[in-house]
Amino acid sequence: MSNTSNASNNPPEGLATRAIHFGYNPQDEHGALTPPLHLTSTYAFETAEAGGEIFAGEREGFVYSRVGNPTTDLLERRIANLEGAEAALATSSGMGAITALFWTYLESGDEIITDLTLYGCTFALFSHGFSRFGIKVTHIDMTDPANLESAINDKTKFVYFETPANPNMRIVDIAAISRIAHASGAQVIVDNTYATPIITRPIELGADFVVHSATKYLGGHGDLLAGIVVGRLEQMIEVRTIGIKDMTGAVISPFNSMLILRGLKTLELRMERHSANAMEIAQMLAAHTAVDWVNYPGLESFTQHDLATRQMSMFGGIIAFEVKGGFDAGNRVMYALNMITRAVSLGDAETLIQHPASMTHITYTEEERAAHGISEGLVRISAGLENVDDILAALQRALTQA
Ligand code: 7XF
Repeated sequence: MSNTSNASNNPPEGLATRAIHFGYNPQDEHGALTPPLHLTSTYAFETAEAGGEIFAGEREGFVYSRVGNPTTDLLERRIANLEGAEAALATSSGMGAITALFWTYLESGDEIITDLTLYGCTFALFSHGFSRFGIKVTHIDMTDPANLESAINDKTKFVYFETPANPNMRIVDIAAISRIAHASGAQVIVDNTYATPIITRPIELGADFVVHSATKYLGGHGDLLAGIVVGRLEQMIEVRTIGIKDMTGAVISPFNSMLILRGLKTLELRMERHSANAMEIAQMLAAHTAVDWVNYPGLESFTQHDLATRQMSMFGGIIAFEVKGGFDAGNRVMYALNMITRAVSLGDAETLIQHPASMTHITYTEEERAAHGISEGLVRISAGLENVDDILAALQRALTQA
């Protein structure tokens, strides 16, 4: 397939242009504007010998859709391009991306160092899953990279974090952490779900791998589950042939690949609107007398605002806040809401609100949440794409009523 993006002598194209055009030339597909959806599980070999050569990796071609599919292949090349990486691998869910990557490389005796705060199921995988296989996971406060310097040792295989972190919005300095990890021979994995490559490109800052829940902004419409792993070509081949083909089978449907390719066309536009709406919501909440605190990287009052400004081109669509009176008061606000939808997940057109302690982060015990920076009253908003005045009005009404 031809790459329409890198014609020589042209200046490098912007992210929106690449998200719309990279890797696809309509002339290769009868002039079809939209890339075709290849709904096929298997592929015909011209001869038995040719099939054997493709299987052996001696000839280009598709074998079976657990290992590769042309629609998914375009999605993978486009995401790799947006992330500034050599290659990408699409998976059936964000958890599928994370597990496929880890099961490719982990052996018993390995150690992982991770930040205090993680999405609930990643935390469960680390604390309840890996411990059964002799893999040690240590949580440190990565907002201070010096803590990694003290914790890292020669058994540390991976350093793993989210930035911004789900659900409390902690920011981790990707370049500083990557320098320390590499000096010790460890590899860095960044969950870039919240920021997307439009806002932060961890590979360009030194990370070795990026993982995504593509269920969120990349898909963008709340109609699918999917994940992505991004990294060096050689390692993506390993994750495909070991982590996906043999260890997890966490394969994406080509239909979902097509929906994500459609979502990517508006990714930059959506991230601009999500960020602009979130900024206004955060400012309104920060000024409201019923609100105890607000964490949004774009607020000057946010403790890591300087780092966020350096590492993020926009501040994203997610806000964490707490109503005075803690969970009970927050619950009353959520109950009183119109239009804003009470639901987990994030990155959709609809503004979503949820309570991590009883929903996305119920995998932590109450004591663990306290130790990991997740307060019981924290409420998370994923700012949607509606007109911001309507979102603000809905929130203000609920805050007053409650
Ligand atoms: O397997 P999924 O596609 O749901 O992705 C897992 C995942 C990985 N990393 C981050 C930062 C995530 O936020 C997620 C999924 N989080 C949703 C949420 O926080 O609302 C899941 C709903 S329980």
